[in-house]
Amino acid sequence: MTGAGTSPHGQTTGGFEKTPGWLDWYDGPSAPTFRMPAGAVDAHCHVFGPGDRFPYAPERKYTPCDASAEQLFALRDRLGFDRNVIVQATCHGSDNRALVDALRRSGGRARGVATVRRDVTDAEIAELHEAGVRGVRFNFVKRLVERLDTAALEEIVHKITPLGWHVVIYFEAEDLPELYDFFSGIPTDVVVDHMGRPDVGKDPDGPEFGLFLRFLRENPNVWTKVSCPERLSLTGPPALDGERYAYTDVVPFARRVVEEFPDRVLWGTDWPHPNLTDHMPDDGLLVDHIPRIATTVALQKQLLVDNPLRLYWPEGA
Ligand code: 0GY
Repeated sequence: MTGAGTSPHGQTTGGFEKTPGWLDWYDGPSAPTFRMPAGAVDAHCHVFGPGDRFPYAPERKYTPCDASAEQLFALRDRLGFDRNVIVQATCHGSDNRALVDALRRSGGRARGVATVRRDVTDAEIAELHEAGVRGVRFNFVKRLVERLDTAALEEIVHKITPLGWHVVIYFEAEDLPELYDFFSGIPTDVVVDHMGRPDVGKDPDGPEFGLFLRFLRENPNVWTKVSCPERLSLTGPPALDGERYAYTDVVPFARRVVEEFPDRVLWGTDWPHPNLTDHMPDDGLLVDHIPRIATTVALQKQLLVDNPLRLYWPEGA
């Protein structure tokens, strides 16, 4: 199940050295047993480098192993997805060249979420749009980035609004109280990565996750990715009695969100899974998590097809 360190592709090129202890993405994912609906979108994944073509950003907090567009598209086909949404990761800072290259090589089967600086020009935004970018990401996770200046974010939001882009935010549950009002004021659609990273050791009916659910209820423009069980789980990956059933402690959280907000949820693999420290997931097993959290064919189609197409391919599939 785990492939840490075994991938022949687990390299970092361009003279970069991986962060000590880095776990490489797993090169031999099992075939999922879940029958993916036609047209399914992996709505959260990344490309890393390769470092010799697309150098990692000087300000990065980690150096990953390379994970190229070709390798991502091979995984897409292996798992049964039709499309990808590729999200700029912090190790590339605001240098979106690897992302844009992947989008251009996807044949229209990938959209992107970029990271831009406050001085980004309208021409640069137009070029990103032409390549397939449809959103910007603001990362508030302290171990990944320096603190963001909210005035800068407001300027960026102002610049991207005319193109109909949305904002992706990544934060941890303990930071939501402080950021709640700022997030609630973002006028575009907003997508929250990984359910705002709940502590799944706590009660899904408790105040912490309750605040996140309230955030979704009070702000109809807010969506969330019910992704990353492997990142959130405390019980971890072992399959129970040989069943392909892992990350059980995350299920009540994700299922709750899918059932209350079925038209505002997205799902993604998070390949190549940066910064995991205890295991590297089998992406096939991750896909088999989907029917545990979206328990009907109708919910699965909303989660994997209808919702991501509405947000990323509104002009029609
Ligand atoms: C994720 C999660 C992480 C990393 C990043 O941009 C990034 O570097 O998002 C993380 O370390 O939790 O979604 O990829």
